[in-house]
Amino acid sequence: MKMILAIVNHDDSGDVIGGLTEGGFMVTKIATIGGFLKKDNTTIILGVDDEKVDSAIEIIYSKSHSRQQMVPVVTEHGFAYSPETLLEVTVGGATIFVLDVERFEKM
Ligand code: 2BA
Repeated sequence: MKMILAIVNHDDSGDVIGGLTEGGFMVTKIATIGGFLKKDNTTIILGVDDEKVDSAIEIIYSKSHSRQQMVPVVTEHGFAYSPETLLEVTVGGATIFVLDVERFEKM
C-alpha cells in the first residue's frame, strides 16, 4: 500500500477530489498554506493499493492546472511592489509525494 500526498491549487481541489471519489478512491482533504506564496492550497491524502497509484496520479494531474502568479521581490528594504520588481512564478498543477505505508489499520 502507498500513501499519496498531493498538494493542489485551492481552486482545483473540488474537481480533483470529485474525480478521485468518482474513481473509487477514498480521500482526506487538508487546508494548507504554501510556504513561499503564503496562499491557501489544498493537500489531499489517499491510501491506495500499489497497482492503483498511477491511476490516482493520472486523475490528479488531469484535474489540476498550472497558473502564473506575480509576487513582489524582497529587497533589503522589505517587499518592493513596483511593476519592475514583480516576479512571475508558475504554480502547480500538482506536487505529489508517494510514500510506502508500513502498516494500515482500520477499525
Ligand atoms: P508555495 O510554497 O507557496 O510555492 C508556490 C510556487 O512558488 C511554487 O510552485 C514555485 O513555482 C515557486 N517557489 C516556491 N519556492 C520557491 C523558492 N524558494 N524560490 C523560487 N520560487 C519558489 P509549485 O512548485 O507548483 O508548488 C506549489 C505548492 O506546493 C507550494 O506552494 C508548496 O505548498 C507545495 N510544494 C511544492 N514543492 C514542495 C516540496 N518539495 N515540499 C513541500 N511542499 C512543496
